[in-house]
Amino acid sequence: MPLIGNDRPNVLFIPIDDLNSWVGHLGEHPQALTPNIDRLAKRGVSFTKAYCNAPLCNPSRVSLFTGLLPSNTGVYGNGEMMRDKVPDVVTLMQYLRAEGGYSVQGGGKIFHGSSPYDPESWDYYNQPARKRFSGERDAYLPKEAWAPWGPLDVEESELFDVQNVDWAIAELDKAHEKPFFIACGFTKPHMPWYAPRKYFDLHPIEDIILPETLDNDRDDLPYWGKRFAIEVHDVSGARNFAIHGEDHDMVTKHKQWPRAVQSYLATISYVDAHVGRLLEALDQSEYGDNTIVVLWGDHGWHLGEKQHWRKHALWEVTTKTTLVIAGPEDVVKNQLCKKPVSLVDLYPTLLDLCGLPSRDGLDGKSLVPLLKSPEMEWERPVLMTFGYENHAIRTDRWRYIRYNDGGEELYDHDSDPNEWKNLASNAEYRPLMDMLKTSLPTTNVR
Ligand SMILES: [Ca+2]
Repeated sequence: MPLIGNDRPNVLFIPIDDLNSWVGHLGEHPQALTPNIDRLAKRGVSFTKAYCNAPLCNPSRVSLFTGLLPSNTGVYGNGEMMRDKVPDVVTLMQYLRAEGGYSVQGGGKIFHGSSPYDPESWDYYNQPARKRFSGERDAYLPKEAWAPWGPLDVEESELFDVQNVDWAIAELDKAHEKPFFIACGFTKPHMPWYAPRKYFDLHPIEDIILPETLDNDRDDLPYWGKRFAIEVHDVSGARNFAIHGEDHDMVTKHKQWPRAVQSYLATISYVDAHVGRLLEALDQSEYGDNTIVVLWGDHGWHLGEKQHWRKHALWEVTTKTTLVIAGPEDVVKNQLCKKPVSLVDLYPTLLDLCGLPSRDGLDGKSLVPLLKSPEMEWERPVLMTFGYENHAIRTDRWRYIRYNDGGEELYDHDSDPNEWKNLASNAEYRPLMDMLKTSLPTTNVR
Protein backbone atom coordinates (compact mmCIF):
# COMPACT_ATOMS: atom_id res chain seq x y z
CA MET A 1 0.00 0.00 0.00
CA PRO A 2 1.44 3.41 -0.89
CA LEU A 3 2.48 5.40 2.13
CA ILE A 4 2.29 9.12 2.39
CA GLY A 5 3.94 11.83 4.42
CA ASN A 6 4.51 11.03 8.03
CA ASP A 7 3.17 7.51 7.68
CA ARG A 8 6.44 6.58 6.12
CA PRO A 9 8.85 4.75 8.39
CA ASN A 10 12.00 6.50 9.54
CA VAL A 11 15.37 5.01 8.73
CA LEU A 12 18.36 4.67 11.04
CA PHE A 13 21.31 3.72 8.85
CA ILE A 14 24.44 2.45 10.59
CA PRO A 15 27.51 2.02 8.34
CA ILE A 16 30.48 0.47 10.14
CA ASP A 17 33.86 0.96 8.51
CA ASP A 18 35.92 -2.18 7.82
CA LEU A 19 33.64 -4.46 9.84
CA ASN A 20 33.91 -7.94 8.38
CA SER A 21 31.55 -10.71 9.47
CA TRP A 22 33.06 -11.09 12.96
CA VAL A 23 29.92 -10.44 14.96
CA GLY A 24 28.77 -12.73 17.76
CA HIS A 25 25.62 -14.17 16.27
CA LEU A 26 27.30 -15.19 13.00
CA GLY A 27 29.93 -17.21 14.87
CA GLU A 28 32.64 -16.60 12.29
CA HIS A 29 35.14 -15.73 14.95
CA PRO A 30 34.25 -17.62 18.12
CA GLN A 31 35.44 -14.76 20.32
CA ALA A 32 33.56 -11.91 18.68
CA LEU A 33 31.57 -10.11 21.38
CA THR A 34 28.82 -7.92 19.97
CA PRO A 35 25.79 -8.26 22.25
CA ASN A 36 24.10 -5.16 20.85
CA ILE A 37 24.41 -6.05 17.17
CA ASP A 38 23.22 -9.54 18.15
CA ARG A 39 20.19 -8.03 19.87
CA LEU A 40 19.43 -6.03 16.73
CA ALA A 41 19.67 -9.24 14.68
CA LYS A 42 16.99 -10.74 16.95
CA ARG A 43 14.69 -7.94 15.88
CA GLY A 44 15.06 -8.66 12.19
CA VAL A 45 17.04 -10.54 9.57
CA SER A 46 20.81 -10.96 9.54
CA PHE A 47 22.42 -12.10 6.28
CA THR A 48 25.10 -14.79 6.50
CA LYS A 49 26.23 -14.17 2.92
CA ALA A 50 26.21 -10.40 2.57
CA TYR A 51 28.86 -9.04 0.22
CA CYS A 52 30.24 -5.67 -0.74
CA ASN A 53 30.33 -4.84 -4.43
CA ALA A 54 33.89 -3.51 -4.16
CA PRO A 55 36.44 -4.38 -1.45
CA LEU A 56 37.40 -0.91 -0.29
CA CYS A 57 35.68 2.13 1.14
CA ASN A 58 34.97 4.57 -1.66
CA PRO A 59 33.73 2.24 -4.41
CA SER A 60 31.78 0.12 -1.95
CA ARG A 61 29.93 3.11 -0.55
CA VAL A 62 29.42 4.84 -3.88
CA SER A 63 27.90 1.63 -5.20
CA LEU A 64 25.56 1.35 -2.21
CA PHE A 65 24.40 4.96 -2.27
CA THR A 66 23.98 5.16 -6.06
CA GLY A 67 22.51 1.68 -6.39
CA LEU A 68 24.95 1.10 -9.27
CA LEU A 69 27.72 -1.46 -9.65
CA PRO A 70 31.34 -0.26 -10.02
CA SER A 71 31.40 -1.62 -13.58
CA ASN A 72 28.55 0.78 -14.42
CA THR A 73 30.01 3.89 -12.77
CA GLY A 74 33.76 3.43 -13.25
CA VAL A 75 34.32 4.12 -9.54
CA TYR A 76 36.77 1.33 -8.68
CA GLY A 77 39.16 2.85 -6.14
CA ASN A 78 39.46 5.49 -3.46
CA GLY A 79 40.79 8.09 -5.89
CA GLU A 80 37.72 8.45 -8.07
CA MET A 81 35.03 10.93 -7.08
CA MET A 82 31.44 9.89 -7.60
CA ARG A 83 30.28 13.14 -9.24
CA ASP A 84 33.21 13.08 -11.69
CA LYS A 85 32.11 9.70 -12.94
CA VAL A 86 28.32 9.93 -12.66
CA PRO A 87 27.56 13.66 -12.31
CA ASP A 88 23.79 13.40 -12.42
CA VAL A 89 23.33 10.31 -10.30
CA VAL A 90 20.51 10.46 -7.73
CA THR A 91 21.77 9.08 -4.46
CA LEU A 92 19.55 7.16 -2.07
CA MET A 93 19.38 10.22 0.18
CA GLN A 94 18.44 12.53 -2.68
CA TYR A 95 15.69 10.16 -3.74
CA LEU A 96 14.27 9.79 -0.23
CA ARG A 97 14.20 13.55 0.13
CA ALA A 98 12.73 14.31 -3.29
CA GLU A 99 10.23 11.48 -3.60
CA GLY A 100 9.49 10.59 0.00
CA GLY A 101 9.63 13.95 1.73
CA TYR A 102 12.36 12.74 4.06
CA SER A 103 14.79 14.86 5.98
CA VAL A 104 18.20 13.32 5.41
CA GLN A 105 21.03 13.73 7.85
CA GLY A 106 24.40 12.10 8.10
CA GLY A 107 27.28 12.09 10.52
CA GLY A 108 30.67 10.45 10.91
CA LYS A 109 31.77 8.25 8.04
CA ILE A 110 29.06 7.61 5.46
CA PHE A 111 30.75 8.04 2.13
CA HIS A 112 34.53 7.65 2.07
CA GLY A 113 36.11 10.11 4.48
CA SER A 114 34.31 11.79 7.33
CA SER A 115 33.63 15.08 5.59
CA PRO A 116 30.35 15.56 3.74
CA TYR A 117 31.60 13.91 0.56
CA ASP A 118 28.51 14.76 -1.42
CA PRO A 119 26.85 17.88 0.04
CA GLU A 120 23.92 17.44 -2.35
CA SER A 121 23.02 14.26 -0.51
CA TRP A 122 22.40 15.86 2.88
CA ASP A 123 20.20 18.39 4.63
CA TYR A 124 22.69 18.36 7.46
CA TYR A 125 26.02 16.66 8.09
CA ASN A 126 27.60 16.19 11.50
CA GLN A 127 31.34 16.03 11.74
CA PRO A 128 32.92 15.87 15.19
CA ALA A 129 36.45 17.19 15.59
CA ARG A 130 39.05 14.56 14.93
CA LYS A 131 41.69 14.03 17.58
CA ARG A 132 44.61 11.68 17.25
CA PHE A 133 45.24 9.16 19.97
CA SER A 134 48.10 6.72 20.22
CA GLY A 135 47.49 3.41 21.84
CA GLU A 136 49.89 1.57 24.04
CA ARG A 137 52.24 -0.59 21.98
CA ASP A 138 53.89 -3.77 23.13
CA ALA A 139 57.01 -2.56 24.90
CA TYR A 140 59.52 -4.67 22.97
CA LEU A 141 58.32 -3.63 19.51
CA PRO A 142 60.82 -1.74 17.37
CA LYS A 143 59.63 1.61 16.08
CA GLU A 144 59.38 0.44 12.48
CA ALA A 145 57.12 -2.53 13.28
CA TRP A 146 53.73 -2.39 11.60
CA ALA A 147 51.49 -2.60 14.64
CA PRO A 148 48.88 0.19 14.69
CA TRP A 149 46.92 -1.21 17.57
CA GLY A 150 46.70 -1.17 21.36
CA PRO A 151 44.57 -0.11 24.32
CA LEU A 152 43.74 3.55 24.95
CA ASP A 153 43.48 5.21 28.32
CA VAL A 154 41.13 8.05 27.44
CA GLU A 155 37.67 9.28 28.25
CA GLU A 156 35.38 7.58 25.75
CA SER A 157 33.47 10.82 25.36
CA GLU A 158 36.52 12.26 23.57
CA LEU A 159 36.36 9.74 20.77
CA PHE A 160 35.06 10.64 17.31
CA ASP A 161 32.55 7.81 16.98
CA VAL A 162 31.20 8.35 20.49
CA GLN A 163 30.65 12.04 19.80
CA ASN A 164 28.95 11.20 16.55
CA VAL A 165 26.61 8.76 18.31
CA ASP A 166 25.88 11.53 20.84
CA TRP A 167 24.73 13.70 17.92
CA ALA A 168 22.50 10.95 16.50
CA ILE A 169 20.99 10.31 19.94
CA ALA A 170 20.20 14.02 20.27
CA GLU A 171 18.46 13.87 16.88
CA LEU A 172 16.35 10.92 18.02
CA ASP A 173 15.30 12.97 21.01
CA LYS A 174 13.90 15.76 18.83
CA ALA A 175 10.44 16.18 17.36
CA HIS A 176 10.65 15.57 13.61
CA GLU A 177 7.99 16.92 11.28
CA LYS A 178 9.12 14.85 8.35
CA PRO A 179 10.05 11.20 8.26
CA PHE A 180 13.81 11.01 8.76
CA PHE A 181 16.78 9.17 7.36
CA ILE A 182 19.61 9.45 9.86
CA ALA A 183 22.93 7.86 8.94
CA CYS A 184 25.27 7.45 11.89
CA GLY A 185 28.51 6.12 10.44
CA PHE A 186 31.29 4.59 12.52
CA THR A 187 34.95 5.13 11.55
CA LYS A 188 36.01 2.03 13.52
CA PRO A 189 36.97 -0.82 13.36
CA HIS A 190 39.03 0.73 10.57
CA MET A 191 42.69 0.90 11.53
CA PRO A 192 44.35 2.01 13.73
CA TRP A 193 42.85 -0.39 16.23
CA TYR A 194 43.05 1.84 19.25
CA ALA A 195 40.08 1.40 21.55
CA PRO A 196 39.50 1.99 25.25
CA ARG A 197 41.27 -0.53 27.44
CA LYS A 198 38.10 -2.07 28.81
CA TYR A 199 37.32 -3.58 25.40
CA PHE A 200 40.78 -5.14 25.25
CA ASP A 201 40.11 -6.61 28.67
CA LEU A 202 37.08 -8.41 27.19
CA HIS A 203 39.47 -10.28 24.91
CA PRO A 204 42.44 -11.59 26.94
CA ILE A 205 45.49 -11.95 24.71
CA GLU A 206 46.44 -15.39 26.07
CA ASP A 207 43.13 -16.88 24.89
CA ILE A 208 43.01 -15.38 21.40
CA ILE A 209 42.18 -17.84 18.61
CA LEU A 210 43.83 -17.11 15.26
CA PRO A 211 42.04 -17.60 11.94
CA GLU A 212 42.59 -20.94 10.23
CA THR A 213 45.20 -20.70 7.51
CA LEU A 214 47.06 -22.93 5.10
CA ASP A 215 50.78 -22.27 4.71
CA ASN A 216 51.06 -22.65 0.94
CA ASP A 217 47.60 -21.27 0.25
CA ARG A 218 48.78 -18.79 -2.37
CA ASP A 219 50.63 -21.30 -4.55
CA ASP A 220 47.57 -22.03 -6.68
CA LEU A 221 46.64 -18.39 -7.33
CA PRO A 222 46.95 -16.79 -10.76
CA TYR A 223 49.10 -13.68 -11.25
CA TRP A 224 46.59 -11.07 -10.04
CA GLY A 225 45.48 -13.18 -7.11
CA LYS A 226 49.09 -13.33 -5.92
CA ARG A 227 49.57 -9.62 -6.50
CA PHE A 228 46.46 -8.63 -4.60
CA ALA A 229 47.53 -10.93 -1.76
CA ILE A 230 50.93 -9.30 -1.50
CA GLU A 231 50.25 -5.65 -2.17
CA VAL A 232 48.21 -3.10 -0.40
CA HIS A 233 46.80 -1.99 -3.64
CA ASP A 234 44.58 0.94 -4.39
CA VAL A 235 43.47 0.25 -7.92
CA SER A 236 42.84 3.86 -8.85
CA GLY A 237 46.02 5.38 -7.49
CA ALA A 238 48.24 2.31 -7.98
CA ARG A 239 49.86 3.18 -4.69
CA ASN A 240 51.63 0.49 -2.78
CA PHE A 241 51.60 0.98 0.96
CA ALA A 242 53.55 -2.13 1.78
CA ILE A 243 56.62 -0.09 2.59
CA HIS A 244 57.85 -2.38 5.32
CA GLY A 245 57.49 -5.54 3.28
CA GLU A 246 54.51 -7.79 3.45
CA ASP A 247 52.08 -7.20 6.28
CA HIS A 248 51.98 -10.86 7.23
CA ASP A 249 55.77 -11.10 7.45
CA MET A 250 55.82 -8.06 9.72
CA VAL A 251 53.04 -9.37 11.92
CA THR A 252 54.63 -12.78 12.38
CA LYS A 253 58.18 -11.45 12.68
CA HIS A 254 57.15 -9.24 15.58
CA LYS A 255 54.81 -11.87 17.08
CA GLN A 256 51.83 -9.57 16.68
CA TRP A 257 49.25 -11.93 15.22
CA PRO A 258 47.36 -12.63 18.48
CA ARG A 259 47.64 -8.96 19.43
CA ALA A 260 46.22 -7.91 16.06
CA VAL A 261 43.26 -10.27 16.35
CA GLN A 262 42.68 -9.11 19.92
CA SER A 263 42.80 -5.48 18.82
CA TYR A 264 40.34 -5.98 15.97
CA LEU A 265 37.95 -7.86 18.25
CA ALA A 266 38.31 -5.16 20.92
CA THR A 267 37.64 -2.38 18.42
CA ILE A 268 34.55 -4.21 17.18
CA SER A 269 33.32 -4.58 20.78
CA TYR A 270 33.88 -0.86 21.30
CA VAL A 271 31.78 -0.03 18.25
CA ASP A 272 29.13 -2.49 19.38
CA ALA A 273 28.83 -0.79 22.77
CA HIS A 274 28.01 2.49 21.09
CA VAL A 275 25.67 0.85 18.60
CA GLY A 276 23.93 -0.30 21.79
CA ARG A 277 23.63 3.25 23.08
CA LEU A 278 22.15 4.34 19.77
CA LEU A 279 19.60 1.51 19.69
CA GLU A 280 18.63 2.16 23.28
CA ALA A 281 18.04 5.81 22.46
CA LEU A 282 15.87 4.77 19.52
CA ASP A 283 13.83 2.46 21.77
CA GLN A 284 13.29 5.24 24.27
CA SER A 285 12.34 7.75 21.61
CA GLU A 286 8.93 8.23 20.06
CA TYR A 287 10.26 6.62 16.88
CA GLY A 288 11.07 3.17 18.25
CA ASP A 289 8.10 1.48 16.61
CA ASN A 290 8.33 3.17 13.25
CA THR A 291 12.00 3.10 12.33
CA ILE A 292 13.84 0.72 10.03
CA VAL A 293 17.35 -0.03 11.25
CA VAL A 294 19.98 -1.09 8.73
CA LEU A 295 23.45 -1.94 10.03
CA TRP A 296 26.20 -2.85 7.56
CA GLY A 297 29.95 -3.07 7.10
CA ASP A 298 31.48 -1.82 3.86
CA HIS A 299 33.57 -4.93 3.05
CA GLY A 300 35.50 -7.76 4.66
CA TRP A 301 38.92 -7.79 6.30
CA HIS A 302 41.70 -10.37 6.36
CA LEU A 303 43.71 -11.05 9.49
CA GLY A 304 46.19 -13.49 7.99
CA GLU A 305 43.91 -15.71 5.92
CA LYS A 306 45.83 -16.39 2.68
CA GLN A 307 48.73 -14.71 4.53
CA HIS A 308 46.87 -11.53 3.58
CA TRP A 309 45.91 -8.51 5.68
CA ARG A 310 43.37 -5.77 5.14
CA LYS A 311 41.02 -5.76 2.14
CA HIS A 312 41.77 -5.10 -1.57
CA ALA A 313 41.07 -8.53 -3.07
CA LEU A 314 38.17 -10.66 -4.30
CA TRP A 315 38.02 -13.57 -1.85
CA GLU A 316 35.30 -14.54 0.60
CA VAL A 317 37.04 -12.99 3.61
CA THR A 318 37.74 -9.76 1.71
CA THR A 319 34.21 -9.28 0.52
CA LYS A 320 31.90 -10.73 3.17
CA THR A 321 30.50 -8.32 5.71
CA THR A 322 27.75 -7.85 8.26
CA LEU A 323 24.24 -6.84 7.20
CA VAL A 324 21.28 -6.65 9.57
CA ILE A 325 17.89 -5.21 8.66
CA ALA A 326 15.37 -4.80 11.46
CA GLY A 327 12.34 -2.88 12.50
CA PRO A 328 9.34 -2.86 10.24
CA GLU A 329 6.36 -4.97 11.21
CA ASP A 330 6.38 -7.21 8.18
CA VAL A 331 10.06 -8.14 8.52
CA VAL A 332 10.44 -11.49 10.28
CA LYS A 333 12.27 -11.52 13.59
CA ASN A 334 15.36 -13.39 14.72
CA GLN A 335 16.14 -15.08 11.40
CA LEU A 336 19.35 -15.71 9.53
CA CYS A 337 19.08 -15.47 5.77
CA LYS A 338 21.63 -17.62 3.96
CA LYS A 339 21.03 -16.40 0.41
CA PRO A 340 23.84 -14.39 -1.18
CA VAL A 341 22.96 -10.69 -1.29
CA SER A 342 24.96 -7.52 -1.71
CA LEU A 343 25.04 -3.92 -0.59
CA VAL A 344 23.83 -2.67 -3.98
CA ASP A 345 20.51 -4.25 -3.02
CA LEU A 346 20.00 -1.79 -0.16
CA TYR A 347 18.87 1.17 -2.29
CA PRO A 348 15.88 -0.67 -3.83
CA THR A 349 15.22 -2.42 -0.50
CA LEU A 350 14.81 0.88 1.30
CA LEU A 351 12.57 2.33 -1.41
CA ASP A 352 10.43 -0.76 -1.01
CA LEU A 353 10.33 -0.59 2.81
CA CYS A 354 9.61 3.15 2.73
CA GLY A 355 6.71 2.70 0.31
CA LEU A 356 8.34 4.60 -2.52
CA PRO A 357 8.13 3.74 -6.22
CA SER A 358 11.10 1.74 -7.42
CA ARG A 359 13.60 3.49 -9.65
CA ASP A 360 14.55 2.36 -13.12
CA GLY A 361 18.17 1.62 -13.77
CA LEU A 362 19.21 0.45 -10.31
CA ASP A 363 21.51 -2.58 -10.36
CA GLY A 364 20.29 -4.15 -7.11
CA LYS A 365 17.10 -5.90 -6.21
CA SER A 366 14.81 -5.30 -3.25
CA LEU A 367 15.47 -7.78 -0.45
CA VAL A 368 11.99 -7.31 1.01
CA PRO A 369 10.82 -10.76 -0.16
CA LEU A 370 13.73 -12.29 1.77
CA LEU A 371 12.98 -10.13 4.79
CA LYS A 372 9.52 -11.69 4.87
CA SER A 373 10.60 -15.19 3.93
CA PRO A 374 14.36 -15.72 4.38
CA GLU A 375 14.33 -19.26 3.02
CA MET A 376 12.57 -18.58 -0.26
CA GLU A 377 14.21 -19.41 -3.60
CA TRP A 378 16.64 -16.63 -4.49
CA GLU A 379 18.79 -17.40 -7.52
CA ARG A 380 20.75 -14.22 -7.90
CA PRO A 381 24.54 -14.37 -8.15
CA VAL A 382 26.34 -11.53 -6.39
CA LEU A 383 28.96 -9.54 -8.31
CA MET A 384 32.05 -8.08 -6.67
CA THR A 385 34.59 -5.94 -8.52
CA PHE A 386 38.11 -4.77 -7.68
CA GLY A 387 39.55 -2.57 -10.39
CA TYR A 388 38.78 -2.59 -14.06
CA GLU A 389 37.50 -5.97 -15.25
CA ASN A 390 38.47 -7.92 -12.15
CA HIS A 391 35.33 -9.60 -10.87
CA ALA A 392 34.09 -12.27 -8.50
CA ILE A 393 30.76 -14.06 -8.70
CA ARG A 394 29.30 -15.65 -5.57
CA THR A 395 26.44 -18.11 -5.74
CA ASP A 396 25.10 -20.17 -2.89
CA ARG A 397 27.87 -22.72 -3.43
CA TRP A 398 30.60 -21.25 -5.64
CA ARG A 399 32.98 -18.35 -5.81
CA TYR A 400 34.34 -17.70 -9.29
CA ILE A 401 36.98 -15.00 -9.78
CA ARG A 402 38.10 -13.69 -13.15
CA TYR A 403 40.87 -11.12 -13.51
CA ASN A 404 41.34 -8.81 -16.48
CA ASP A 405 44.20 -10.92 -17.87
CA GLY A 406 41.98 -14.03 -17.94
CA GLY A 407 43.34 -15.52 -14.69
CA GLU A 408 40.70 -17.52 -12.80
CA GLU A 409 39.91 -18.94 -9.40
CA LEU A 410 37.08 -21.27 -8.45
CA TYR A 411 36.17 -22.35 -4.91
CA ASP A 412 33.58 -24.84 -3.75
CA HIS A 413 32.14 -23.57 -0.48
CA ASP A 414 30.43 -26.88 0.21
CA SER A 415 33.79 -28.59 0.66
CA ASP A 416 36.21 -25.68 1.05
CA PRO A 417 34.79 -22.78 3.09
CA ASN A 418 38.30 -21.34 3.57
CA GLU A 419 38.92 -21.10 -0.18
CA TRP A 420 42.18 -23.03 0.09
CA LYS A 421 41.85 -25.08 -3.10
CA ASN A 422 41.58 -23.20 -6.37
CA LEU A 423 39.77 -25.58 -8.73
CA ALA A 424 40.07 -23.40 -11.85
CA SER A 425 42.80 -25.48 -13.50
CA ASN A 426 40.68 -28.63 -13.32
CA ALA A 427 39.05 -29.19 -16.74
CA GLU A 428 36.10 -30.88 -15.09
CA TYR A 429 34.93 -27.46 -13.89
CA ARG A 430 35.19 -25.68 -17.25
CA PRO A 431 31.46 -25.93 -18.03
CA LEU A 432 30.59 -24.63 -14.55
CA MET A 433 32.99 -21.71 -14.89
CA ASP A 434 31.60 -20.93 -18.35
CA MET A 435 28.15 -20.86 -16.83
CA LEU A 436 29.26 -18.61 -13.95
CA LYS A 437 31.00 -16.35 -16.42
CA THR A 438 27.63 -15.46 -17.95
CA SER A 439 26.95 -13.43 -14.78
CA LEU A 440 29.96 -11.18 -15.37
CA PRO A 441 29.08 -7.66 -16.54
CA THR A 442 29.12 -7.04 -20.27
CA THR A 443 29.80 -3.34 -19.69
CA ASN A 444 32.94 -2.27 -17.87
CA VAL A 445 33.14 1.50 -17.66
CA ARG A 446 36.71 2.80 -17.68
CA1 LIG B 1 45.10 -22.02 -2.18
